[in-house]
Amino acid sequence: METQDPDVIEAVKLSGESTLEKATAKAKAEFEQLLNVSLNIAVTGRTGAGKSSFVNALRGLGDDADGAALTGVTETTMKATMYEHPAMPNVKVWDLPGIGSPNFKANKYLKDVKFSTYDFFIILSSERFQQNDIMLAKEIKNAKKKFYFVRSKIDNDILAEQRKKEFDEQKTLSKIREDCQKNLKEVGNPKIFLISVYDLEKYDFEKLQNSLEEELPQHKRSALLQAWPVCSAESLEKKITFFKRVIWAAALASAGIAVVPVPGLSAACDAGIVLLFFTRCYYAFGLDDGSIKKLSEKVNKPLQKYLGKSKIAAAIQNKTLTRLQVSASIATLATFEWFASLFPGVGSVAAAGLSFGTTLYLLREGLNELANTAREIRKEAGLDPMCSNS
Ligand SMILES: Nc1nc2c(ncn2[C@@H]2O[C@H](COP(=O)(O)OP(=O)(O)O)[C@@H](O)[C@H]2O)c(=O)[nH]1
Ligand SMILES: [Mg+2]
Repeated sequence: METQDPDVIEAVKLSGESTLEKATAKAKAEFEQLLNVSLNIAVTGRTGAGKSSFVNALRGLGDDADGAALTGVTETTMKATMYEHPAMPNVKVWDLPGIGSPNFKANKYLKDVKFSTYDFFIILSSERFQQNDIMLAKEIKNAKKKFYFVRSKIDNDILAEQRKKEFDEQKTLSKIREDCQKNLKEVGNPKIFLISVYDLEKYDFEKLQNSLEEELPQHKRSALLQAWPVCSAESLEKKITFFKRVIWAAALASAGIAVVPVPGLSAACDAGIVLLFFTRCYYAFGLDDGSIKKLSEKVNKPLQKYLGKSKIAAAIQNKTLTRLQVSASIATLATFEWFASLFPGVGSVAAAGLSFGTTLYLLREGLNELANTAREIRKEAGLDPMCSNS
């Protein structure tokens, strides 16, 4: 198909394909993968190590939030419990049974929890790693899976050390890391990530994300990047860049110029792609109720009101669009037309008649608005002292 539209020509170029047909097909495949590629994260360790708390942290939830894993309770089941990411049903975090029993058998445990389900394992310990942790790591390696050692509850260690006269945070952290490394010699020289679920901005939570990203297969990385909680200004910017990079795919996949007819895809459904894109951004940037509530509590400052400055964020927050979490196909044309009218200059349009340029404009503007809202909330929360003076 010939096209003169410079925006379309540009999107085709960005796709790396030679024709609009190929570019559109690639966009649909890319967008499909972006939304649906599965990621299964297993969290294991002894009872009381902080598994359930870590599961909640990964899902951006406080321990008392609706649907959060119960913490501070003794595990009674030998079964893994699955928790879906609030915005991404394709990302699942699994709270595995404790590995504390004296006659622990790593290979039986892995079989019982169906080890092949998981992309990787997080082995948590709130003290030195012990023989069970080591046996488990070895078995995971035998099963050709990856594991990451996380030393949890670092805030407790820091608090205890702070009482001492000669307190030096960096030294304390190095000492904990070395202690753990000594215990883990048998497993090679694994990296150890020091973490407190109460302060993901501090310590090694972001390093863990970076390591996982480096080692995951390419197609799984986007799921991790979207799902991982925002834990620094850089991690937010990384997400923003990621979504900016896939705008071409979202635009081509959703625009009414589809040249490859896909059965069952109507104009309304295409509009759903745009809405779904925004819903994904909203959660990935930590603008959802759960994340904002958690952040407000952490910095002891109400932050909800800043969401209202973004019409799009407010619209998503008002539950108008939450149904879209699950599937783009339930978006109605009416929802989209109303949504498009939030953008200055777009006004009331029929989704089916939306030009490619307007779709791109919607995606870019909407993404910028959500990104700026997220940046502003971080600033108001006082999380990035270096930038807050600018
Ligand atoms: N201070 C602190 N306490 C934590 C942290 N992670 C977990 N806990 C607490 O440790 C206890 C056991 O945590 P839980 O997640 O239930 O452990 P599980 O048995 O491994 O699932 C709970 O009281 C948690 O609140 C942390 O990073 N810092
Ligand atoms: Mg638990």
